[in-house]
Amino acid sequence: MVEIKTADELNKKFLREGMWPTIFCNGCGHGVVLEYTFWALEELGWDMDNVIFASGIGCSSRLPGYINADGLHTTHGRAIAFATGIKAANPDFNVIVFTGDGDCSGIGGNHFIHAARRNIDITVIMINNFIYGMTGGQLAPTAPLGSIATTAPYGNIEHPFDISNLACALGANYVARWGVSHPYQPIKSLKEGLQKKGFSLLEFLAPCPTAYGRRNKLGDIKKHWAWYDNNTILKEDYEKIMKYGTEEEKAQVKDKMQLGVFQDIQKSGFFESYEKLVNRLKEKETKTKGAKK
Ligand SMILES: Cc1ncc(C[n+]2csc(CCOP(=O)(O)OP(=O)(O)O)c2C)c(N)n1
Ligand code: SF4
Repeated sequence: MVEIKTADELNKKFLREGMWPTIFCNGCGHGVVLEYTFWALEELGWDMDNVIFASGIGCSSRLPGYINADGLHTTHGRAIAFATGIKAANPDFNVIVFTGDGDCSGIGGNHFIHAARRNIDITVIMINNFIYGMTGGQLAPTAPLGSIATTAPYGNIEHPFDISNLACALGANYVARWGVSHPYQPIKSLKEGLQKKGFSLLEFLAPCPTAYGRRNKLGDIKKHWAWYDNNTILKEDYEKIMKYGTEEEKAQVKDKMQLGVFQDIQKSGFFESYEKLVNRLKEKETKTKGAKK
């Protein structure tokens, strides 16, 4: 049941007003991801007393601090490890991680890999701005080839991670990638990911005009935001063009970043399997005790 109609009403309900103003620069995409998350939570009608946020360090990792709900602002790269602990101790809680591409795929890469592999029942919202924003623009593992960073002044020579692809390969139950300029599909997808049992990844491609846009000469904020629209394509459209398009059409979309839902499966998760194992051992113990009497 949706009670809220306007963004103002939404913000009044979900934002922790005492934390304002935010640290975000003009044109930063992080606030949009936060608002999409609020709409998804509102539409789901979840009791916010049963929702806990966790984050690491970075501009994106500041988001839980602005939410009127319990949250843990932890150490760089470790949010998923903390979130796993929260979920293990409170299985009925919905645990949501906000993380950056540096936090999640750089220093926290191994936590990410193993949480996805174990299909830990949490939702990870990773905001990918291709850079370490908070510390002034060092190269992130997601930075496109050739892009400029303080630590790559002559252009990135490393191949970037495709984090959504990696999560699919690891067997995460729900994986999607979206941008920040069209709300309908991302909000719908956030609702799906949040409700999904097992590991969900929602990757958002979001502009960082200060550390990435300026350095990579993407123009003013308006042009930077338009760059994302011009360089992304819906997965379904990409597939159609690759199957039926002309060579020219294929060449036009070949290097675009795909958006959409990449995986939606029902693999059993770690906590479910662990509970089954404990019950199996308990039964065995009861039987053994019964046999001894
Ligand atoms: C152990 C440790 N190493 C390095 C840092 C410095 N540090 C703080 S934020 C950050 C990068 C964050 O980048 P990202 O996760 O992409 O988030 P963004 O700021 O771009 O949203 C780094 C390297 C730190 N705080 N702790
Ligand atoms: S540095 Fe980049 S990521 Fe950080 S608040 Fe500014 S625009 Fe956003």
